[in-house]
Amino acid sequence: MIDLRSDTVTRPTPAMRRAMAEAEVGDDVLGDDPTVAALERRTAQILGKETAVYMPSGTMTNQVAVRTWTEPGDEIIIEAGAHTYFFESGGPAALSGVMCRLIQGERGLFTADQVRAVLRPANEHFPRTRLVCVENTHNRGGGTVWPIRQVAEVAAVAREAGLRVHLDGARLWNASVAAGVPEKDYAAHFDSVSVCFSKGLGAPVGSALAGTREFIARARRFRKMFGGGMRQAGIIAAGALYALEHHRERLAEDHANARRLAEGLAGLAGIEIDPATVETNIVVFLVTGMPAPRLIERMGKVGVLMLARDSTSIRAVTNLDVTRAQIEETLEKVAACVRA
Ligand code: TLP
Repeated sequence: MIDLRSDTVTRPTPAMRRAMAEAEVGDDVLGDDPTVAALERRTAQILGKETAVYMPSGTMTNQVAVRTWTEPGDEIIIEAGAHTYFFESGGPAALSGVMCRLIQGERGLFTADQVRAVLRPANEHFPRTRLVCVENTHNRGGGTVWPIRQVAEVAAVAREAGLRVHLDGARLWNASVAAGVPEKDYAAHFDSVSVCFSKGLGAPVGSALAGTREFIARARRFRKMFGGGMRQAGIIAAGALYALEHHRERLAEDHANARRLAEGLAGLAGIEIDPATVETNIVVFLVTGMPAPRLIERMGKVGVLMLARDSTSIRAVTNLDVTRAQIEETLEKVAACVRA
């Protein structure tokens, strides 16, 4: 099987498993797990933040961030395709009781003017707007990378209005490698940053939320409330720590594989894609010759897995477990499937 459904599908490498097997552990809810503590310290250091907290998933780090920055009845400004809004089971409404003010982005990216346009005057008729959320890379946008200048402009408008700014950086590692911008340069514009170890980095479990000591202390309370306090979590944190040290730079390979996949797909009748839109490890293409789910089914029968986004488009995500040779094999197999 060539599994391109997501970069979440990777299995831990033998070296990562060794690091996990040998991890020193303790009860992390009691503050006793040295490996979790090391992961939190190292993550905060890479992001240039005071501290960080480890959680089971990116959904939890995002939802805890929203809960920590808001009170029920508040409003957050967020892009219409953002994972926190679109893919987290209604979390902002259910867990934080907030309203989402949507911005329609361009492949997930929006401008400072778009934020300005939705700011509200202080008036008791309105919800209190608290937070602006940014996603980099943007998943539904197709792995889009935010130019650092655009991030700075959006954050500046938010700050001027007294709002906090949260980054869903599930794939910040990819953005950083693609843009040649260190993670901490992006993170500097945000009050809170969520990063995932279980996507491109290839660790089996976990995400972290980073920010000031005061913010993270409050976030830890909500992590506990949401059921995310883990005990001997050093076992999985060791995999994340290993991934952080060994798998960031290699993301460039995934990006090159994604570009190659896009270029090959662009040459096939019945498929539409502009390879120039592929900036990182996510490839989104249109299927014109048949319904997208039918192509998914045909590919599945010959050992190539991707996900249909809707009836006309498909997403493929290159990852640690897919080699360049398998990308070439994928192209041959997809060509046969669209011809059939
Ligand atoms: N994304 C998953 C699916 O949920 C769509 C994927 O396969 O891409 N932020 C972003 C930008 C994400 O893409 C994801 C996962 C998350 C947060 C949530 O992370 P987890 O799955 O750890 O809750």
